[in-house]
Amino acid sequence: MITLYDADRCPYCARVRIVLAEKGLEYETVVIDLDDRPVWIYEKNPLGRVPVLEEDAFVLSESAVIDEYLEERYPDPPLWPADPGERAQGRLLVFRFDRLSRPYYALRRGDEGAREQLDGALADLDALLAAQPFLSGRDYGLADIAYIPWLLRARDRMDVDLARFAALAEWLERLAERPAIAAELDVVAAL
Ligand SMILES: N[C@@H](CCC(=O)N[C@@H](CS)C(=O)NCC(=O)O)C(=O)O
Repeated sequence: MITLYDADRCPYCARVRIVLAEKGLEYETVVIDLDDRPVWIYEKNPLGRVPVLEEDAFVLSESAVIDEYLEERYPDPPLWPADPGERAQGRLLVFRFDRLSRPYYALRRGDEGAREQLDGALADLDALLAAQPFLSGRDYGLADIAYIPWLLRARDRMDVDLARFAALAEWLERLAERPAIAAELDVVAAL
């Protein structure tokens, strides 16, 4: 049995929720109150952070690592492209995610100076998506899932105008048709 220690507002948890949904896996959710975290969460993750995934006695933290684990453990449907080069490009984007997350969290803390940096990161994603349909290339997968939770929250919760980035906005619309992403849109709408 899979258990996800989860918080609706957490975009890192959203990465895992989306992968679980894409793979059609059943799981139990334990909601963690991020403003009043139980001390026992540190036994599952010494950093005290969510998401944490538990499968029987196996406990794992770090959203990108959890997603890789789920991809290997439950390969169907695949969420990395078959092409090794495209897989590597996708992993590079996940590895360099802080280019988006650093200005995103700075802006959320009220640092208006971060807006320009965030726009720069969004422009790079937009350029990539103008050249190919998904972040790692021809196929939807873990790179898209690694980014979309922040883009939905930036657009719907932080009034970042994504319409300025046509290819990125179109990619968001396309992804929103997937039930796994539509479910996350509902989570964001209820925050
Ligand atoms: N690198 C971690 C980040 C997880 C993370 O920062 N989660 C936040 C909630 S969105 C958290 O638990 N924050 C509590 C804390 O940092 O103490 C991952 O990818 O899973």
